[in-house]
Amino acid sequence: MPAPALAAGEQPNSLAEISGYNNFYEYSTDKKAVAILASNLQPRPWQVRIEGEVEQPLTMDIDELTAPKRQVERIYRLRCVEGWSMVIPWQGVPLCEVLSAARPTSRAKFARFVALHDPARFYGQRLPTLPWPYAEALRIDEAMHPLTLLATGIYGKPMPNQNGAPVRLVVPWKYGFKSIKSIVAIRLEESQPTTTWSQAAPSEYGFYANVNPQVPHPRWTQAREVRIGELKKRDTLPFNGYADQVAHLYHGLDLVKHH
Ligand SMILES: Nc1nc2c(c(=O)[nH]1)N[C@H]1C(S)=C(S)[C@@H](COP(=O)(O)O)O[C@H]1N2
Ligand SMILES: [Mo]
Repeated sequence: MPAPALAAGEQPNSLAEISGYNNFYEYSTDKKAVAILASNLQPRPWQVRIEGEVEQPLTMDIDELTAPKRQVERIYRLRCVEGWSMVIPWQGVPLCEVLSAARPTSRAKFARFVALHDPARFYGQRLPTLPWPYAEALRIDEAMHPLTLLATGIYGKPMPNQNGAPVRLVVPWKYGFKSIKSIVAIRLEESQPTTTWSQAAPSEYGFYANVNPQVPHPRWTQAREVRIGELKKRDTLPFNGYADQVAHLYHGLDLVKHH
């Protein structure tokens, strides 16, 4: 399948850049140390449970998710809330396909994602840096949106450990912290779930976390960003440049209040 032009005209970052500068607090808060520390992740065997408000709970093996016939390629911009960005060529399975297979009930209003909790492998979980396990959530329409990807690889190779092996979420119109790594469970729920970053610092990290250059972080502006590999800052785009595809999801919602 040809890659849709979703980061049109933009040069993807190199694999060395993408796998050498990572936020993965289960290992370290030092972005350049994560790659080495994550060498012990052991991404196989691995399973992901789809549970909660579904007619058909599923346990998906990673080998089912990475079956070549299911893979799509998506080149997306990734914008971290800290003010840097990259362009990353992912492959994976659209999340809507996986959720549809489990047949969400009419009470499924949110999807909650939970990362592995294993301090024997994730050294950083021995420290209370964040409430563990790392958890994130989306509204069900965001989770079912065709741009939302369960990513299992980069540049045609299996997901590097430091990028969230073996399977992580990618939601390209939201700040990077929503794109949770090393997922073991997806639970559909009726009410809005708590999420790691909104629990850790509610005034700084909202539930929605849509990329929005007009809503500054309490400690810095979000108007501009540094593309890794470049020197000059560039303007940050509303919804990270995906407004045409996703702005309709938020019609009538106050995006300052619901940041
Ligand atoms: N489990 C988990 N997922 C995570 C994080 C993390 O610390 N733990 N960091 C997030 C943040 S802040 C960003 S910017 C992206 C970084 O993804 P990358 O390292 O693949 O660029 O992962 C997100 N997913
Ligand atoms: Mo981030």
